[in-house]
Amino acid sequence: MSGQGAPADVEVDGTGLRVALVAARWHTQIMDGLLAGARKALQDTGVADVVEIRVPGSFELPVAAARLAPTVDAVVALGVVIRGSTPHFDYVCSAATDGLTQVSVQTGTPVGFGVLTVDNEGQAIDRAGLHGSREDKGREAVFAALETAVAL
Ligand code: DLZ
Repeated sequence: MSGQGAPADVEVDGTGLRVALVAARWHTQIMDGLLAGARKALQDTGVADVVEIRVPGSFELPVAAARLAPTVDAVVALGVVIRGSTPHFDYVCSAATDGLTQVSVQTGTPVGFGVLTVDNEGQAIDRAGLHGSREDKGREAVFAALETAVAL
């Protein structure tokens, strides 16, 4: 993992695990970066059984996660929400964060939170593993979900 205060990476063996990758479609280029990081992390950890679902926006991530959570060992949710001049930002962020939290707690299936909530596109690019950026939140979300799934 990267960033101040983040824990050190741990080795995770995902062999035999089934994982749902749920990804929104808003902000295509940045989503491609998050998805590439997540898919690579799944490959690196030996996860071969992956169900990948696309939804329109981050608002729809919780319902997709809720539907899939009972059928998998872990869910990884990816999205990008960029602050605009409307209150939509706050509503979409709250819906995604609250909804995904509820899914994980109510189903007992770990949900890796890979939703970027940022002020501008530059911040999103910095966190999405694009253009050699230091952070790779797609990868981090996979490791968080798998580490939790293996620990439980
Ligand atoms: C409406 C909306 C807005 C303004 N911004 C974003 C965004 O930055 N990122 C994102 O993933 N989705 C956004 N959406 C779409 C909502 O998530 C949702 O898809 C729509 O409100 C339809 O339910």
